Amino acid sequence: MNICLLGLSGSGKTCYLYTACHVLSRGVSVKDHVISATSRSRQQQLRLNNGIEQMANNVWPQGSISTLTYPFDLKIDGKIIGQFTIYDYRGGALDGMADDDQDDANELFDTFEDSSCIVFLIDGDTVLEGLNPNDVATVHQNRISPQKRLRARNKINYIEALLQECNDRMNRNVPILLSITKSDIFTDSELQAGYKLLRELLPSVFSLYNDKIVGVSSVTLGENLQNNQGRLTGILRLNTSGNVHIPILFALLQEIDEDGSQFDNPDEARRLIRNLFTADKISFYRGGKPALLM
Ligand SMILES: Nc1nc2c(ncn2[C@@H]2O[C@H](COP(=O)(O)OP(=O)(O)OP(=O)(O)O)[C@@H](O)[C@H]2O)c(=O)[nH]1
Ligand SMILES: [Mg+2]
Repeated sequence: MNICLLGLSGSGKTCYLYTACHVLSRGVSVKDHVISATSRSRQQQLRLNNGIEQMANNVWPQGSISTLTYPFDLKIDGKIIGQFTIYDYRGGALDGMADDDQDDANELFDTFEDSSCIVFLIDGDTVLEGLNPNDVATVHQNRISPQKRLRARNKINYIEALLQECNDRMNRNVPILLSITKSDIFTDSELQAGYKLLRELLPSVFSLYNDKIVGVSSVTLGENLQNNQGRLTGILRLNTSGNVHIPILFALLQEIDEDGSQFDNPDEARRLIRNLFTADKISFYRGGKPALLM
């Protein structure tokens, strides 16, 4: 199965993948069991290792220029129970106006046709810039301007069009996870205002008529992270404290719910993953209203 992980250019896909894959390869403990995901390709494992080591050496990855495919085994207590594949591509394919971008976007949508959900990584910098001035903390006031706000809001609103196109290709409505990246740049109240902004700018996702589950979460790779001309400063956290495991596990849970026969022991996997979805990590909506995951 292919995990449909979407995100515009600079939203943090590549860094997210390096970190999440590292954390998941070590495994996440839940209810006396360990869920893990390990690379099924030796070459790609070297690439992922290299990526996270480079970040630990204070160098952010370069913007992606092509698509890389990462196949994984999903394991419970070290036993393989299923397989999945994640793609890392240049986000510019989704928000560029050139013909090449259209071709690349079409190819991506084809790849994700059979996916059972859409995980959208929404750039935290964009969400912060899109906030109402009243919702922005004093320390961030200097980075906000009406022009930037307009641009940021347009960028978030444009995600509706992408979700629509992706859904059309899939020929069905699928659950969606919206995950705000770079959550370390927000104060608590800014992040809450950010979630509210998503509900305002993505009306069809939160529509009364959308009967599919919508998950909302945020991820960060550490604390006080900054990019000074490619140099990483701040503290990188290679554990689950920044929620890096949540988006991939959300996608796996939807896949298990849609077609559990691809997995060994799907009930156990479902039970363990659901246990990790606590209210402080992810919230759910259905028909625009807060919902519980049954
Ligand atoms: N503060 C903070 N910044 C982050 C975090 N994750 C990523 N960034 C910043 O976001 C930049 C872009 O991240 P990438 O992973 O390269 O973005 P991408 O989505 O792969 O971009 P494309 O390859 O162009 O599609 C990084 O260089 C960092 O400056 C985070 O958790 N916190
Ligand atoms: Mg990238």
